[in-house]
Amino acid sequence: MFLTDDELKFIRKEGFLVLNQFKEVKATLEILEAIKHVVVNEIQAHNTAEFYESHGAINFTFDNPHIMNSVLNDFSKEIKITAGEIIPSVHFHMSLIQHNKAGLKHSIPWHQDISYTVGPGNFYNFLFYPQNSSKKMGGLRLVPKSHLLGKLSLGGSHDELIGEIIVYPKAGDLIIVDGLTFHAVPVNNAKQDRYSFCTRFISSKIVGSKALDIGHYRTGSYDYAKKEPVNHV
Ligand SMILES: O=C(O)CCC(=O)C(=O)O
Repeated sequence: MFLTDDELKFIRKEGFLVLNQFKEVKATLEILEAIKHVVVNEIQAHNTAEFYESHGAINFTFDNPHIMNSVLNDFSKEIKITAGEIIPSVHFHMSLIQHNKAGLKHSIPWHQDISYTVGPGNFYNFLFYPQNSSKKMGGLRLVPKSHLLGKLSLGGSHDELIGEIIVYPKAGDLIIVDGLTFHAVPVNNAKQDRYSFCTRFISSKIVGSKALDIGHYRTGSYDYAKKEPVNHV
Protein backbone atom coordinates (compact mmCIF):
# COMPACT_ATOMS: atom_id res chain seq x y z
CA MET A 1 0.00 0.00 0.00
CA PHE A 2 1.50 3.30 -1.04
CA LEU A 3 0.13 6.45 0.52
CA THR A 4 -0.42 9.50 -1.67
CA ASP A 5 1.14 12.88 -0.87
CA ASP A 6 -2.32 14.14 0.09
CA GLU A 7 -2.79 11.25 2.54
CA LEU A 8 0.61 11.89 4.09
CA LYS A 9 -0.18 15.59 4.45
CA PHE A 10 -3.59 14.74 5.94
CA ILE A 11 -2.23 12.46 8.67
CA ARG A 12 0.43 14.98 9.72
CA LYS A 13 -2.11 17.81 9.84
CA GLU A 14 -5.17 15.99 11.23
CA GLY A 15 -3.49 13.29 13.37
CA PHE A 16 -5.41 10.42 11.77
CA LEU A 17 -6.15 8.81 8.41
CA VAL A 18 -8.85 6.34 7.38
CA LEU A 19 -7.88 3.79 4.72
CA ASN A 20 -11.06 2.06 3.58
CA GLN A 21 -10.81 -1.56 2.46
CA PHE A 22 -7.16 -1.92 3.42
CA LYS A 23 -7.81 -5.66 3.27
CA GLU A 24 -10.12 -7.73 1.06
CA VAL A 25 -12.98 -9.77 2.52
CA LYS A 26 -11.10 -13.10 2.58
CA ALA A 27 -8.01 -11.73 4.30
CA THR A 28 -10.18 -9.74 6.73
CA LEU A 29 -12.06 -12.89 7.73
CA GLU A 30 -8.77 -14.69 8.24
CA ILE A 31 -7.60 -11.90 10.57
CA LEU A 32 -10.93 -11.98 12.45
CA GLU A 33 -10.55 -15.74 12.99
CA ALA A 34 -6.96 -15.24 14.17
CA ILE A 35 -8.09 -12.59 16.66
CA LYS A 36 -10.86 -14.83 17.99
CA HIS A 37 -8.39 -17.71 18.29
CA VAL A 38 -6.05 -15.61 20.46
CA VAL A 39 -8.89 -14.21 22.55
CA VAL A 40 -10.40 -17.64 23.24
CA ASN A 41 -7.14 -19.41 23.96
CA GLU A 42 -5.03 -16.81 25.68
CA ILE A 43 -6.71 -14.71 28.34
CA GLN A 44 -4.16 -12.01 28.99
CA ALA A 45 -5.60 -8.73 30.22
CA HIS A 46 -2.73 -6.28 30.37
CA ASN A 47 -3.75 -3.86 33.10
CA THR A 48 -4.63 -4.16 36.75
CA ALA A 49 -8.10 -3.92 38.25
CA GLU A 50 -7.11 -0.53 39.76
CA PHE A 51 -6.27 0.77 36.29
CA TYR A 52 -9.66 -0.14 34.93
CA GLU A 53 -11.42 1.36 37.90
CA SER A 54 -9.58 4.68 37.97
CA HIS A 55 -9.75 5.38 34.22
CA GLY A 56 -13.20 4.01 33.40
CA ALA A 57 -11.52 1.60 31.00
CA ILE A 58 -13.43 -1.59 30.88
CA ASN A 59 -12.44 -3.94 28.11
CA PHE A 60 -9.99 -6.79 27.52
CA THR A 61 -6.55 -5.97 26.10
CA PHE A 62 -4.10 -8.53 24.70
CA ASP A 63 -0.45 -7.51 24.39
CA ASN A 64 1.62 -8.68 21.44
CA PRO A 65 -0.74 -11.36 20.08
CA HIS A 66 1.36 -11.45 16.87
CA ILE A 67 3.94 -13.51 18.80
CA MET A 68 1.55 -16.43 19.13
CA ASN A 69 -0.27 -16.19 15.82
CA SER A 70 1.29 -16.32 12.35
CA VAL A 71 -1.62 -14.57 10.58
CA LEU A 72 -1.32 -11.59 12.92
CA ASN A 73 2.47 -11.70 12.69
CA ASP A 74 2.39 -11.56 8.88
CA PHE A 75 -0.15 -8.76 8.97
CA SER A 76 1.96 -6.66 11.36
CA LYS A 77 4.96 -7.13 9.06
CA GLU A 78 2.90 -6.06 6.07
CA ILE A 79 1.77 -2.91 7.86
CA LYS A 80 5.39 -1.97 8.47
CA ILE A 81 5.62 -1.09 4.77
CA THR A 82 2.83 1.49 5.14
CA ALA A 83 4.29 2.68 8.46
CA GLY A 84 7.64 3.28 6.78
CA GLU A 85 6.00 5.78 4.45
CA ILE A 86 4.86 7.86 7.42
CA ILE A 87 7.84 7.42 9.76
CA PRO A 88 11.17 7.64 7.91
CA SER A 89 13.17 5.67 10.53
CA VAL A 90 10.43 3.20 11.42
CA HIS A 91 10.63 0.65 14.26
CA PHE A 92 8.06 -1.93 15.30
CA HIS A 93 6.85 -1.28 18.86
CA MET A 94 4.06 -3.73 19.73
CA SER A 95 0.73 -5.21 18.72
CA LEU A 96 -2.53 -5.22 20.63
CA ILE A 97 -6.00 -6.70 20.45
CA GLN A 98 -8.76 -4.62 22.01
CA HIS A 99 -11.76 -6.81 22.83
CA ASN A 100 -14.96 -5.02 23.83
CA LYS A 101 -17.09 -7.94 24.81
CA ALA A 102 -20.85 -7.88 24.28
CA GLY A 103 -23.07 -7.66 27.35
CA LEU A 104 -20.36 -6.22 29.64
CA LYS A 105 -20.68 -2.52 28.65
CA HIS A 106 -17.04 -2.52 27.52
CA SER A 107 -15.62 0.80 26.34
CA ILE A 108 -12.27 2.63 26.11
CA PRO A 109 -11.95 6.10 27.70
CA TRP A 110 -10.37 9.17 26.07
CA HIS A 111 -6.62 8.72 26.07
CA GLN A 112 -3.26 9.39 24.45
CA ASP A 113 -1.14 6.27 23.95
CA ILE A 114 2.17 7.78 25.04
CA SER A 115 3.58 10.75 26.90
CA TYR A 116 2.82 14.07 25.17
CA THR A 117 6.51 14.98 25.69
CA VAL A 118 7.58 12.98 22.59
CA GLY A 119 5.71 15.37 20.27
CA PRO A 120 3.57 14.41 17.26
CA GLY A 121 4.77 12.21 14.41
CA ASN A 122 6.84 9.75 16.45
CA PHE A 123 4.30 7.06 17.32
CA TYR A 124 1.45 5.71 15.20
CA ASN A 125 -1.34 3.26 15.91
CA PHE A 126 -2.44 1.21 12.92
CA LEU A 127 -5.93 0.13 13.94
CA PHE A 128 -7.38 -2.64 11.84
CA TYR A 129 -11.11 -3.41 12.04
CA PRO A 130 -12.18 -6.96 11.11
CA GLN A 131 -15.94 -6.26 11.40
CA ASN A 132 -18.43 -3.58 10.45
CA SER A 133 -18.91 -1.28 13.43
CA SER A 134 -22.19 0.44 14.20
CA LYS A 135 -23.62 3.04 16.55
CA LYS A 136 -24.62 0.20 18.88
CA MET A 137 -21.25 -1.54 18.82
CA GLY A 138 -19.30 1.72 18.98
CA GLY A 139 -17.15 3.53 16.44
CA LEU A 140 -13.87 5.33 17.05
CA ARG A 141 -14.15 8.78 18.64
CA LEU A 142 -11.28 11.11 17.92
CA VAL A 143 -10.42 14.80 17.96
CA PRO A 144 -8.76 15.89 14.70
CA LYS A 145 -5.56 17.93 15.18
CA SER A 146 -5.43 17.11 18.92
CA HIS A 147 -1.98 15.53 18.43
CA LEU A 148 -0.77 19.14 18.32
CA LEU A 149 -2.44 20.20 21.57
CA GLY A 150 -0.08 18.75 24.19
CA LYS A 151 -1.51 16.78 27.08
CA LEU A 152 -5.14 15.65 27.25
CA SER A 153 -7.05 17.75 29.80
CA LEU A 154 -8.50 16.24 32.97
CA GLY A 155 -12.25 15.59 33.08
CA GLY A 156 -14.85 12.92 32.47
CA SER A 157 -13.52 9.76 30.79
CA HIS A 158 -16.29 9.69 28.18
CA ASP A 159 -17.37 13.36 28.08
CA GLU A 160 -17.92 15.05 24.75
CA LEU A 161 -14.76 16.91 23.65
CA ILE A 162 -14.77 20.07 21.52
CA GLY A 163 -14.19 19.20 17.86
CA GLU A 164 -14.61 15.46 18.28
CA ILE A 165 -15.77 13.27 15.42
CA ILE A 166 -16.79 9.63 15.34
CA VAL A 167 -15.76 7.20 12.63
CA TYR A 168 -17.61 3.94 12.03
CA PRO A 169 -15.06 1.59 10.47
CA LYS A 170 -16.18 -1.16 8.13
CA ALA A 171 -14.64 -4.64 7.96
CA GLY A 172 -11.21 -4.38 6.33
CA ASP A 173 -10.61 -0.70 7.15
CA LEU A 174 -7.40 0.58 8.69
CA ILE A 175 -7.38 3.76 10.73
CA ILE A 176 -3.98 5.27 11.40
CA VAL A 177 -3.87 7.44 14.51
CA ASP A 178 -0.99 9.49 15.89
CA GLY A 179 -0.47 8.20 19.44
CA LEU A 180 -1.05 11.73 20.76
CA THR A 181 -4.43 12.20 19.04
CA PHE A 182 -7.19 12.05 21.67
CA HIS A 183 -9.24 8.90 20.98
CA ALA A 184 -11.86 6.74 22.70
CA VAL A 185 -14.39 3.99 22.03
CA PRO A 186 -18.02 4.20 23.27
CA VAL A 187 -19.78 1.41 25.11
CA ASN A 188 -20.46 -1.75 23.10
CA ASN A 189 -24.22 -2.10 23.36
CA ALA A 190 -24.44 -4.60 20.49
CA LYS A 191 -25.04 -8.33 20.85
CA GLN A 192 -21.75 -8.95 19.02
CA ASP A 193 -18.22 -8.64 20.49
CA ARG A 194 -16.15 -5.75 19.08
CA TYR A 195 -12.49 -6.29 18.12
CA SER A 196 -9.67 -4.14 16.84
CA PHE A 197 -6.14 -5.27 16.02
CA CYS A 198 -3.54 -2.58 16.46
CA THR A 199 0.08 -2.55 15.35
CA ARG A 200 2.19 0.28 16.73
CA PHE A 201 5.25 1.76 15.06
CA ILE A 202 7.63 4.40 16.39
CA SER A 203 10.47 6.57 15.13
CA SER A 204 14.07 5.72 16.01
CA LYS A 205 14.10 8.90 18.13
CA ILE A 206 11.93 7.29 20.83
CA VAL A 207 13.13 3.68 20.80
CA GLY A 208 13.70 2.65 24.44
CA SER A 209 12.18 5.90 25.73
CA LYS A 210 10.35 5.94 29.07
CA ALA A 211 7.68 8.05 27.33
CA LEU A 212 6.43 4.83 25.70
CA ASP A 213 5.33 3.51 29.11
CA ILE A 214 3.11 6.50 29.86
CA GLY A 215 -0.53 6.90 28.83
CA HIS A 216 -2.62 10.02 29.48
CA TYR A 217 -6.24 9.69 30.56
CA ARG A 218 -8.75 12.35 31.60
CA THR A 219 -8.46 10.95 35.11
CA GLY A 220 -4.65 11.20 35.19
CA SER A 221 -1.52 9.63 33.69
CA TYR A 222 -0.53 6.00 34.04
CA ASP A 223 2.75 4.09 33.89
CA TYR A 224 2.00 0.80 32.10
CA ALA A 225 5.41 -0.65 32.97
CA LYS A 226 5.14 -0.01 36.69
CA LYS A 227 1.36 -0.47 36.62
CA GLU A 228 0.76 2.62 38.72
CA PRO A 229 -0.42 6.23 38.34
CA VAL A 230 2.13 8.98 37.67
CA ASN A 231 1.61 12.44 39.02
CA HIS A 232 4.58 14.35 37.64
CA VAL A 233 3.81 14.14 33.88
O1 LIG B 1 -10.45 -0.35 19.45
C1 LIG B 1 -10.40 0.77 18.99
O2 LIG B 1 -11.18 1.19 18.10
C2 LIG B 1 -9.37 1.76 19.51
C3 LIG B 1 -8.25 1.13 20.25
C4 LIG B 1 -7.41 2.10 21.00
O3 LIG B 1 -7.86 3.11 21.46
C5 LIG B 1 -5.99 1.82 21.21
O4 LIG B 1 -5.53 0.69 20.93
O5 LIG B 1 -5.26 2.72 21.68
